[in-house]
Amino acid sequence: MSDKSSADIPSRRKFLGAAGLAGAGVALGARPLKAQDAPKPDPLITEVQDWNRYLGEGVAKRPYGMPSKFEKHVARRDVSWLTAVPESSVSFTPLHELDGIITPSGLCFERHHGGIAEINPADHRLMINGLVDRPLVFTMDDLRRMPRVNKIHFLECAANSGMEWRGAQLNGCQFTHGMIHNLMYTGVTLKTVLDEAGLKPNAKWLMLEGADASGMNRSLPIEKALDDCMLAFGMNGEALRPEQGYPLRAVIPGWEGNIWVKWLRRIEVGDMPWQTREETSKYTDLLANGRARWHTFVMDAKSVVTNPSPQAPLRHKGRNVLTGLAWSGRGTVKRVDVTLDGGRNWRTARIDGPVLEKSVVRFYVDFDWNGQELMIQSRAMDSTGYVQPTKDELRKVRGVNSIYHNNGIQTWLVRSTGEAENVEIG
Ligand SMILES: Nc1nc2c(c(=O)[nH]1)N[C@H]1C(S)=C(S)[C@@H](COP(=O)(O)O)O[C@H]1N2
Ligand SMILES: [Mo]
Repeated sequence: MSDKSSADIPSRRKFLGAAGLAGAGVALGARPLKAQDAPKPDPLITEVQDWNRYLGEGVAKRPYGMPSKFEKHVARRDVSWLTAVPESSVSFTPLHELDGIITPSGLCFERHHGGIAEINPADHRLMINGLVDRPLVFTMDDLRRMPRVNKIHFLECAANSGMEWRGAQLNGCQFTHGMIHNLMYTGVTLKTVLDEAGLKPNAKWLMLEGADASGMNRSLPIEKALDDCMLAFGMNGEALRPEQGYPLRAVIPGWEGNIWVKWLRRIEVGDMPWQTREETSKYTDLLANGRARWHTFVMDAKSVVTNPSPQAPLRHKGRNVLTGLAWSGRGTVKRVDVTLDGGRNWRTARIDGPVLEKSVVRFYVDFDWNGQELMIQSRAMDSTGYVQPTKDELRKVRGVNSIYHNNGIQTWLVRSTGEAENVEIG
């Protein structure tokens, strides 16, 4: 802005004061304002504000742009009692502060078993060995010179909503559903890399291994590896963040987050699953009868209303926007239904924005709130016809001993004050 236009402002202000308000009266009701019901002048309109008076900071003062200082509350959070140490823990995406389908890079939930590995890409290697014709080692530069692809996918930790198996516990969708992010990945297909090494006929399973202090590893069946998996070095148009596995991570669309090995350094090709610690002692679903479900890779259809929710109460009567996210590891989301009265009436939500395979969709219900109590739920249906179950339907099949794969319908009670609570309908 030039100095001259700043100097012009007082006269423009006078003009608004004299003519602008009178004009507003006409527009509102076409009746003259009486003295007693004339609106109080709003200083935010009638006074020149500092940001309007003074020049702002110049270009390139912020070499890497950050959110406005008024957005400080938009942050990842953890739950202190959940884990013993922060190096093997989880932080949650603030879903109630976000919109659209892409999770901002700095707000992605993190799940580390041995802290964040800080790896110079020049020092990173990816080895492929085992049942291959040519064991290979790739540098990051090698990978960047192979044919590149871009895909948008969600990653959900199998433990998302895992604290809710025995009943409503955590007050906020950030904590009940925030172990998910949805990013645009750039990289190469896993198939490209495997083809280069040449799979032996008896190649059936891969073992993916991370370079972090936990050396986390998981088994991946070859059919999935050749289907739609990626080795990603980019997210949301730039390099992966260290938290997300910089410089290289596995992208295993629709499958539980644990298999998306970060800081990926080795792929061993074998003829059977490895039974790594991750997949035997953890990421296994203990059933009521003492048996366990093993290799439950796919994340079933699920949804959550992000607003209103306990961290995002209703503040206004009348016009309101309800919004949320839905996803399915088996394909696309076909439909999301929402109830405001605990399931008596359902309406189909409006999905807005891209509907992609194994990606979240954004849904909306525009509604009027007259201050009555609400019991809000959302229910997703995916392209296979699968309908998101209630929590009780899930418990009937799976008991309550598990931590993993809780995709039951979430209920928020909104009180007449607008405050919202995590509840279950009995
Ligand atoms: N090397 C390595 N890969 C890993 C992990 C890890 O601790 N080390 N955590 C796994 C788990 S349990 C999940 S849910 C996802 C989390 O990915 P994020 O941190 O990008 O959210 O990464 C997976 N990949
Ligand atoms: Mo996880």
